[in-house]
Amino acid sequence: MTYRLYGTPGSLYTGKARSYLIKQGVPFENRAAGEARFRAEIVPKIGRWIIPVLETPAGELIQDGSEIIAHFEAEGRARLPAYPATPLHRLVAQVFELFGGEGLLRPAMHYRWNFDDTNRAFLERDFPAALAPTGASEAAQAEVFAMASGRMRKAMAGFGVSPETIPAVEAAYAEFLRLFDDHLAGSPYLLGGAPSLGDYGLIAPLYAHLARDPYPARMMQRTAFRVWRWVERMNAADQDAGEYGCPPPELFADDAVPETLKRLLRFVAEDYLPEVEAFVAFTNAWLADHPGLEPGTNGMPRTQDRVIGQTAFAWRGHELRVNVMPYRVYLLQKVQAVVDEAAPPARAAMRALLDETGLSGLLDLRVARRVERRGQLEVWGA
Ligand SMILES: N[C@@H](CCC(=O)N[C@@H](CS)C(=O)NCC(=O)O)C(=O)O
Repeated sequence: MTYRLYGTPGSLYTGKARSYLIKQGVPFENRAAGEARFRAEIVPKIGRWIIPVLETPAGELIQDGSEIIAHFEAEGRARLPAYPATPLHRLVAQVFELFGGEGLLRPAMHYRWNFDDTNRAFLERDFPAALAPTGASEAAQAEVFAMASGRMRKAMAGFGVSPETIPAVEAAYAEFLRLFDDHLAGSPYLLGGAPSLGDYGLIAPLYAHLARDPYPARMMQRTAFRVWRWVERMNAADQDAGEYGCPPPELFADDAVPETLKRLLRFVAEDYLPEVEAFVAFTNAWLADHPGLEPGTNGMPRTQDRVIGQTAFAWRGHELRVNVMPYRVYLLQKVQAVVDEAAPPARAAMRALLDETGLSGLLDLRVARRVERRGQLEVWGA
């Protein structure tokens, strides 16, 4: 048996794992989450309906894109290591795993669900194709779409997309595209000639939603051609960097962080750090209200619950109300671990880069109890 990746073509987080497997040359099959076996055998073992799930040839299951990558990296199986070996690159990669996976959900949801004239006919086919049981009737497929799209439209509000915030969501995304496109003028990937963890974080929203749904895809092609090409490249097994003269498949020399990348980091500071501050503060208050939590539990009524509450923060002239998810703390801890575990000179260099780009809050914002992953779920540590 080969590896099997259970997910859907239109799933944000499946795109991260898929890109990684392609880039590493891991032989795998894309499998649909609508398969009877997924629901009957895999979901009960994972403890909730969630994609992606990787099934290894030995039958082991791994849910979560970050964990799937960590699995191959730990085995030393990566032909292009996702975790850079030098301190600044390692840190930048980890920051973009967090920001890519969790910080671009506003544009991803907005450009998927608020452009029905252009997107709906496609989504009506695309969702059931991967989510409905094989051979489902037209009526059953329509029901699957109605249910899934209804949930997702509702979820969009939990990320802070509302009629009032839409102009700011669009302006922020246009700025992000411009900055990333500028950066890609100098290199085919975020950190040079090879993909790393930061690229896998960013591909999550930038592929399935923003480069594959009809409305945002055209927009990306028209306004951010290099980002469009990077999306293609992130789904190609080879370096796919002919227009760059096929540079060596290596990261920037001397742990360099070019000015264009610093501008992207400053964008993260402006766009996403206020949300990190808000969810860390909320999480600490929530933990203070739940003093007796058993380590290894999520403190919620059901193991599958992922949202512990809602918080508000000021963002581009609006007050955004967003869901708070411990998973985001889990990825934030990974950023902090990179710095905490480094030798003092490397730590000082990382701190200096974060200070320079307005991101030092990422190191200082800590929660009172660690978020850990056990049995494929996010749970509270001791
Ligand atoms: N932390 C997970 C998040 C996975 C996730 O949220 N996946 C979405 C689909 S892209 C999902 O399964 N949502 C559950 C649902 O729709 O009920 C990961 O990175 O793999």
